[in-house]
Amino acid sequence: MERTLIIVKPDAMQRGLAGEVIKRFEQRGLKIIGMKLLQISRDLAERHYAVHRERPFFGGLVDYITSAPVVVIALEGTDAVSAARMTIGATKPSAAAAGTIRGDYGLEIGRNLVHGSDSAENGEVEVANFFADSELCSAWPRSVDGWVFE
Ligand code: D4T
Repeated sequence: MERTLIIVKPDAMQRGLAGEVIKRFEQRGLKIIGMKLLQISRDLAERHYAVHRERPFFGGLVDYITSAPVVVIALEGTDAVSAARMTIGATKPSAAAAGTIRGDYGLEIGRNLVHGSDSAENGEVEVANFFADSELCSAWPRSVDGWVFE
């Protein structure tokens, strides 16, 4: 089972799309093992996007992700990282496939609604950056598990 960190970004929150975003991961079968509302600090945002520190869009990206409360979600499931990214769609929403979250709700790269971890390794690291172990319900027996996981 992989883990992935999802962030319902400030634009999705401002537009009242948190429920719609969460619904899409739930209906895919991914299992919610952690979820909370928080306003990301600049320190945490800079750590989360450290790989982009030297890029020209870094300042705007940190301003954007810290601008309003976000919902962060830890998901678990078979191929959770790639499955979630397929549900989210391409980084640039205007080029994202219809049926994905970005393809259905977005146009601009700096307003792309949702974050999903980009590798299994980063999924573990990012979940640990946003959740204490005590905030995760990693082993809860979901009654539909046998109909989602083989
Ligand atoms: P995140 O990490 O937010 O899920 O987005 P992606 O995984 O799809 O895309 P990414 O890591 O390449 O980019 C992170 C974040 O930076 C914004 N961005 C990116 C931007 O504002 N301008 C740009 O030119 C790029 C490449 C969008 C997502």
